[in-house]
Amino acid sequence: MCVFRDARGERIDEGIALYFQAPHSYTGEEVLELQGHGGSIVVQMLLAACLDAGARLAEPGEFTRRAFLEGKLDLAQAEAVADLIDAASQEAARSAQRSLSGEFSAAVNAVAAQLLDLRALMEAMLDFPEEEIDSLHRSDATARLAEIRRSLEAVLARSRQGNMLRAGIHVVIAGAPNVGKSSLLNRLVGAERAIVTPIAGTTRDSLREPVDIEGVPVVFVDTAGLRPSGDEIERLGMARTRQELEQADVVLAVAEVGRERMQDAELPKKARRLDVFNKSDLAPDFASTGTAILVSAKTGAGIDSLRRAILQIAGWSFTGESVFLARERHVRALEEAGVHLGRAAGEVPRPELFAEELRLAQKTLGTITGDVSPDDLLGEIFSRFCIGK
Ligand SMILES: Nc1nc2c(ncn2[C@@H]2O[C@H](COP(=O)(O)OP(=O)(O)OP(=O)(O)O)[C@@H](O)[C@H]2O)c(=O)[nH]1
Ligand SMILES: [Mg+2]
Repeated sequence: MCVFRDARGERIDEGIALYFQAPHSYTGEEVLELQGHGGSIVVQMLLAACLDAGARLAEPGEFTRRAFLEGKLDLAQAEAVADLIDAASQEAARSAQRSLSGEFSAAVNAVAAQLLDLRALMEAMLDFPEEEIDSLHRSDATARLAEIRRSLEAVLARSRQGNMLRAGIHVVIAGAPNVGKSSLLNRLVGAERAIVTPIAGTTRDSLREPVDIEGVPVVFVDTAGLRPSGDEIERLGMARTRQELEQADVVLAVAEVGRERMQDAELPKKARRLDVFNKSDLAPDFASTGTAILVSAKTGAGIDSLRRAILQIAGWSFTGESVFLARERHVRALEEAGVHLGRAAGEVPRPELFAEELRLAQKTLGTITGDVSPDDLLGEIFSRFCIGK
């Protein structure tokens, strides 16, 4: 217990001063932590007194950056700190925790270690290029490379899943006016969020609603119905629909049962399309063809299948295997390492080129954990943290 006073000796608050001796602190440095009663004014006064005494405010992510530079965390773990704080669902938080504990880094390092072994074998091969040893080594190298590629694929699959948990799935509900897009949004969200009327052209603005399907964050976007005519407001609404469609991971192409499906021309190429026939209650005898999902926003029939189909088409797998809350950057690095290994597979007869591809793959993996990390990458990563972390 102690009393906090300002430079003039005036009492600010009473609290605890905790001293962490290096390296037993979050950053690995000496740290003094002051704990007061809280409340924004008292904390402001205490902070002002510290600044008067010569301290300065930390930059966003500075504590974690220092922890990284002191070797307390590797880069993937440091990123997991921010991801844990920002986690949008419990599943995302659990995966971030897994990355923070070093499980993701360990999996990446295991692949890097296999690569290092194979590189050592290649060096030996280059040093003793006798015929006999050479052919032995060659088949061994091919087998080992195949094994490394399998390990890398496994890490990549778990990371892609995790990246989906972090970023969420962006699902845009599109279709002609009056097919029941807004009703479907309300049903999927479980609340009356969007206005529903029998008048075609009800929805003018896009409406976003975040939900969580089996622990995966999903954002549903209701949009203005697409049709050739319409007044100026409706045309502006349709322009927004098209913008939303450009950003969609999945598009629900909604039509009424028995009517024609949405035209391909109205949808962007890159989004995955899921056809939905709504108002199944009006045509009980209608059987859906192909992969289209039959639902009734009115009765709720088919909605559970629709939820599962959305996760499936977005690439979520239900294996139940633990996933890594990887970032886009990690997924890209793993993919790039995979490309180098693929090239290496084609260079087995040319040991120098083979070895070079292995080296590049290993270097790329190093950017994930920060073994190889350009300064600008560090700046970019830590600047996205909130202050005080
Ligand atoms: N019978 C039946 N009616 C439905 C169903 N879903 C929606 N409707 C009705 O269809 C009409 C249009 O529904 P909305 O949800 O506003 O349709 P929308 O596609 O959002 O229409 P816009 O916003 O105008 O593009 C309303 O009268 C709804 O009550 C359904 O599953 N069954
Ligand atoms: Mg609507």
